[in-house]
Amino acid sequence: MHDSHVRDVDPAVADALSGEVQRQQNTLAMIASENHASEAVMEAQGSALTNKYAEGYPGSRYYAGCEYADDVEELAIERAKQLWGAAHVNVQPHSGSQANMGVYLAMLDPGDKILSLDLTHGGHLSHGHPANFAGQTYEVEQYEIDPETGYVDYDGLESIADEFEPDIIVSGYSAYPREVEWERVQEIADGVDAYHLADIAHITGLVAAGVHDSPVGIADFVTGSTHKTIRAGRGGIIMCEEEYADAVDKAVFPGAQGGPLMHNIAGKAVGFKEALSAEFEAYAEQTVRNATALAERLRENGLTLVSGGTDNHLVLADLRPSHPDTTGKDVESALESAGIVMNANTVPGETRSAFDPSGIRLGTPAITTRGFDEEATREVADLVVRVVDNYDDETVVADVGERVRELCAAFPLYE
Ligand code: DSN
Repeated sequence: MHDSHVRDVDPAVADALSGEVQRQQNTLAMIASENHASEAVMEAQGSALTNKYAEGYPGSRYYAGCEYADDVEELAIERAKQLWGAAHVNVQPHSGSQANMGVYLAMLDPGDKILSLDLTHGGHLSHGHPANFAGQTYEVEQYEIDPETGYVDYDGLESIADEFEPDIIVSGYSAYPREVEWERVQEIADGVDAYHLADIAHITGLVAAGVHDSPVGIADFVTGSTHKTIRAGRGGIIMCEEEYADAVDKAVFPGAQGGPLMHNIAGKAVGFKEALSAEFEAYAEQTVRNATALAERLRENGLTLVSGGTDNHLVLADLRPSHPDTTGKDVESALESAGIVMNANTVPGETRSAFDPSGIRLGTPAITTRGFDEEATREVADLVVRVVDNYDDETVVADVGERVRELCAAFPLYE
């Protein structure tokens, strides 16, 4: 990892960049949406394509000099089609939120109705939170997680859909540890003549590798981000049938965005190529096995998990039953001091604030990238619980931190 050109020009930023590499090397990234991209992906993202404007789409640009921009975008699209089996792919959204915006803009008018999962139950801002453009532009109703089971309340979703008559139903979530029943949501959407948008931002890599059921071919639209479980260049993606291709492309450009971030699209192309390999399939399988091991060990150690476990890359623990006086932020902050970086998270039926909620969310994509297996992940679970039990005991936190540093050294990044 060289930052010599930056150092020549700007030592302050160079310090921050090398500090970040060291931070990633010496801590365990367990924020479920984070991962470590390969050096090839980062090199593509840091390439001369950052200089190029390429409004339009391959073969039909508004500016000259786009032959190499066309090459990388065509490669990204072709590889995405192979990975997810979609008929049409747009790789230009700058992020997962922009991908959702593209679909809304393509299919909805302001004031139309979105039915989506409540943010505190595991949804996402761009699914219609009042503080987000989606909540401000469209009329939003929300469904919830069944408090008894921790699974999506599909019956509740169906009755809200019958009453609300949405124009689009959004499935796919940010803090949901279970397989999503895409067909069930599609049937509900069909029953009320609504579109169905499946947002697979968190599970793009798991779906690509076939370790989570795919909504492609079921939902009308599938959106995702390209840097979480898929480990490609940072950004978003939209997939749909040909009949919606034109509307989606026009909504992304010129509707929502100007020039595409061609350097990021190059990073997407490289990451997608990596994801087409057998190694990536093994990685995705291991990510899920590690999350399962993490869930089992956290539960054995007394934590209560929303839905009781996980089918995917993340676990969501509700601290209230086992640690009623401990908040998610208490744990987030103590674990950060010990070198385990995860996030406090709301849980279904949240009784605290979104800023200091009752839960913690942990994911295995990044630690799996650095080589953790189930045994190493079980040890991480033990370390997490030691800190949860003793978040205000500096000696315990320091002791755990020492072991975390040893584990980081045993599973190095960016050698
Ligand atoms: N910030 C992402 C997450 O952590 O789930 C979603 O955008």
